[in-house]
Amino acid sequence: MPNPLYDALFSSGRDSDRTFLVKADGETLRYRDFHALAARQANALVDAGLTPGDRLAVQVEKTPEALALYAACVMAGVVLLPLNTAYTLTELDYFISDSGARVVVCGPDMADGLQQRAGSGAVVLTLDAAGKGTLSERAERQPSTFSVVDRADDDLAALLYTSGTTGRSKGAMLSHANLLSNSRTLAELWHFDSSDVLLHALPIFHTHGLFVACNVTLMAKASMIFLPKFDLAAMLRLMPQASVLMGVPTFYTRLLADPRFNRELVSHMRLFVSGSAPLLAETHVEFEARTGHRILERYGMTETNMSVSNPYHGERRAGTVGFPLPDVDLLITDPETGAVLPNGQSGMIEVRGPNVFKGYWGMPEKTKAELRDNGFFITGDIGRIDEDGYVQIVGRAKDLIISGGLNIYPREIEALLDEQPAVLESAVIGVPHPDFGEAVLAFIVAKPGQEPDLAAISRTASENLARFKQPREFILLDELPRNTMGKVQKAALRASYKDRYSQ
Ligand code: MCA
Ligand code: AMP
Repeated sequence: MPNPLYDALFSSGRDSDRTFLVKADGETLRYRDFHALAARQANALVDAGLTPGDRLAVQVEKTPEALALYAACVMAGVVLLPLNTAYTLTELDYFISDSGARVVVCGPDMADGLQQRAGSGAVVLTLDAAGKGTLSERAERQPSTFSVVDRADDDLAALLYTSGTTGRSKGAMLSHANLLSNSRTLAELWHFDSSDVLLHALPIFHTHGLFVACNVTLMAKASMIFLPKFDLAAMLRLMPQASVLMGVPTFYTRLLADPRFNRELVSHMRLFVSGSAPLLAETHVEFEARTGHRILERYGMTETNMSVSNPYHGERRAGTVGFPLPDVDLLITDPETGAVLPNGQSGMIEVRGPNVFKGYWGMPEKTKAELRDNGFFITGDIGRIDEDGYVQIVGRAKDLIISGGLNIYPREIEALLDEQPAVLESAVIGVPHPDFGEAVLAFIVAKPGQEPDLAAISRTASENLARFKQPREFILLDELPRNTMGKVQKAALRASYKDRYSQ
């Protein structure tokens, strides 16, 4: 009976004594232990009332138990909805009610609040940073085998929310086939095999850490050193036991800032992959000079998984994201007319392939606006293809800030600021930041004759917005710069404040 993701990623682990996960303290989990853990959880999810196609919202710290929930959902045909641990109750409430998730697994600190708020009447289970909680208690009472549910290629495996330029977050529907095609393609392209050990320090609530890193490892039956988060000291200590690292650019700048990160420490490493945000060409160059390795930069999105990658063999070109994957079509089009542009010209990046999502959950209009009838997805990123076929990301048509690999949509913050007392209007921008790549700045214009309380506004922001979205500063301006059409000139603000955090 078919279940595409289970069959390709998890089934062979059932009886395997190979090591799958190594924790920071050296404790190991074999493939068979992981499979049994996931099977117990799958039984517990069914016991909690979930049926195939239902959504499970998960906001938990990174642990083997948290990762097993992914496998458990695949086994039970349940759609996984992983959520950033930084999200506030207000943010969570939206995701849970929009997705109609009937069960939520969260950290113990969120449980009471969610129980009171979850208007949908969702069942709330807990899982803490030690892998304990009511989910684990229920799972421990369950059998370690599970009758895996049949799924078709197009059935959903995950719903990942991405913020939008116009306010409400959209749930990107990812099918079994979407995830599987990317796992196969990347494992092959990046030459993964069972001897690989991936140093895993990314969060597992986004595509990069959950699907790219874990699926490629599972596909190759390789293993992972599984760190709860990026921790420089642990990374330096464990690097000699690893063969591959995947990270956002902040990982690489933080490693380079430490003199202990040198050629000898990484002599046995096979591959360093970067993505989720632009890697500065100077970081690429400095990395090679320090270690002898050229970072392999790739490009993707929640909606598309990975679409473009620098080559494994061949030149990994700094400042580019490489070539479209073998099963991906990529076009550069005129953002106004959609006409295909010749190589060398900058325009909208559009991609099509088995990796591209099925649309936005419950938003047919938004899906239609971004996913063309011919299958091409309009990414909102501006790029060009150089004379050798390398794709370069040159900008963004969408108003988006990427800080430490996390996406922040200014519109969401501006909407909150505009509602505050004495605020006439606001503008939120990203400015260069040495650690996070970009940092968030908010500009506020007062209503005539009134004086906004910036401290109170900052408090409101921290109560409603995840920490990483909160502006670092709130700056009062007499007026926002505007063009002759009256449109706010964010580029002018960015230019004026570009050195705010330069070292
Ligand atoms: C933490 N903080 C942040 C960020 N992370 N602020 C802005 N941007 C961030 N990314 C806050 C913390 O809450 C803390 O606040 C302060 O900044 C300093 O925290 P620090 O300890 O330095 O941060 P950290 O815990 O070390 O985290 C930084 C990080 C992490 C390692 C860069 O954010 C991270 O792992 N990022 C990866 C995100 C990711 O996986 N993106 C992939 C998306 P306070 O000072 O108040 O305590 S998937 C994707 O984009 C597509 C598909 C793709 O192509 O991959
Ligand atoms: P998300 O919607 O969180 O999946 O973020 C996807 C966005 O991250 C893309 O649309 C790009 O703007 C950006 N991104 C991902 N990888 C890269 C990269 N290698 N270089 C530049 N931007 C990137």
